[in-house]
Amino acid sequence: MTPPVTRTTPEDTIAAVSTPPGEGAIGIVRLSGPDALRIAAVVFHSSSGLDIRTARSRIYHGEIRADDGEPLDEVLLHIMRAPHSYTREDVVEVNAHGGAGPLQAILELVLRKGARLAEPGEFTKRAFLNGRIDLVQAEAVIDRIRARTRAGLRAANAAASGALSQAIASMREPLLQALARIEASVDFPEEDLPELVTPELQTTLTTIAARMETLLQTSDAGRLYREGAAVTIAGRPNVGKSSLFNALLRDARAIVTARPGTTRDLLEEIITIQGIPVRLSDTAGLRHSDDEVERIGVDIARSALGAADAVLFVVEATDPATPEDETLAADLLALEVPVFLVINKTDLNPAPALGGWGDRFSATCLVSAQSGDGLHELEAALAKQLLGGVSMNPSDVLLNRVHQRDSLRRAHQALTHLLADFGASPEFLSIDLRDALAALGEITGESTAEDVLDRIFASFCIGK
Ligand SMILES: Nc1nc2c(ncn2[C@@H]2O[C@H](COP(=O)(O)OP(=O)(O)OP(=O)(O)O)[C@@H](O)[C@H]2O)c(=O)[nH]1
Ligand SMILES: [Mg+2]
Repeated sequence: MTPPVTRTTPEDTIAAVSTPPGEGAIGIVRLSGPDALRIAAVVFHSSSGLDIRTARSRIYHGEIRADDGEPLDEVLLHIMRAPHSYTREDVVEVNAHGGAGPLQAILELVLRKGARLAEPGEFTKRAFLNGRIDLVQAEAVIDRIRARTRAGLRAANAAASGALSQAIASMREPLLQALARIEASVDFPEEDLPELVTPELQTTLTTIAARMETLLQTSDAGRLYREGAAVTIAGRPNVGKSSLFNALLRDARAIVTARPGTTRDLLEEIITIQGIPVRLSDTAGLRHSDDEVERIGVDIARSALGAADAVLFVVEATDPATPEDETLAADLLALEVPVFLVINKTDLNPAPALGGWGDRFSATCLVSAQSGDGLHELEAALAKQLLGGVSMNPSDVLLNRVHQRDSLRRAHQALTHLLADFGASPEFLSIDLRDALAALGEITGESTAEDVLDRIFASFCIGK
């Protein structure tokens, strides 16, 4: 069997301020570990005179006092006894007044009484080490905190609920069974074991490989809901780029005039398109100019284009495709990012000739930035493109992280390798099965290397 990574459960007690710095109505100092109650009992004086070392999981009112008896703050003390806590250890949360003064004083006091300052993400790491959550769920905690849109939050919540973990477990289980049977036959070759390498096993493994492939296709969507995408508006001067920018923003952010060359700087705003956070940029109209400011603007526009996940190439419905447009289109298409042809000002010409443009673009959208016509269709097409052409729901099971995708890809490769040579000897089959299992275990944390774990939790904030 795949040797499980043995990890020791922590024996010390950690503490940190768990609320953000700055002033707030309340602030929390959190303690977790076997000594949490003992340490809290030294510094906390309950208004009812109760000894909290033996107190039930509840909230108690009282005071935190310094060694010389000086009151530091009036607080509520929330006791959560193991295993009914975030970390599964004894947890005490001191709800004090929010502000650097009281929180820092209380933290320093509990550190002097024997707690150790928690590392970033260490509370969540303990929840993981104590088996309350797996690695997928631990990482979803940070995604929850950082979610920028409702869809991002929904995706994080789906992962936190264990949907992805279950999907992985349902792949692991049959592989483990197959490995157990194959290893039995290797260990006891003389025994009359039933035929192992059966068509049934082949079917099972083929199904699992297909499910892995489907899940791999979700990795772009997972990343997208979490990190968002960059979309840049480009085109010749005066075609209505800034008007489109404002219309998508639903705000008059960029200056719009009838004069070509209005926009010089790069303007950026974050918008939400069907739940996807999008950093939208408006750029200077692309043309050759003798004006120094405009020329700089054009250079900035070009570099923004290189970093975009999609480009909206705006042209006018009133104009046929000009040679300049044609050169520009060729330039943009050479960027190897999806380019949308956005034909603007359809209020002036509702049926523009499209013939000259060909079908080189990821999509063609007819819009009027002025009337708002066609904007919904543009947004829908853009969302679909960014999601990789698959229609995806943030509450679906999604791969959220690059390392999850890499591990799943390796598991898939191992299984594909096994299936390609299915008649091979049991020894060979078991090597591939072990590889696939180890790769799957990296996603949920069963077989994740210690340094990788450290790196993952180090990206959390202190106190989480
Ligand atoms: N009729 C009509 N006019 C539009 C539409 N969109 C933009 N315009 C007009 O076109 C002119 C140029 O609009 P802008 O949004 O400033 O164009 P731009 O592409 O940002 O121009 P530069 O910043 O100079 O490159 C303005 O007079 C707008 O009012 C539209 O959908 N219909
Ligand atoms: Mg403009």
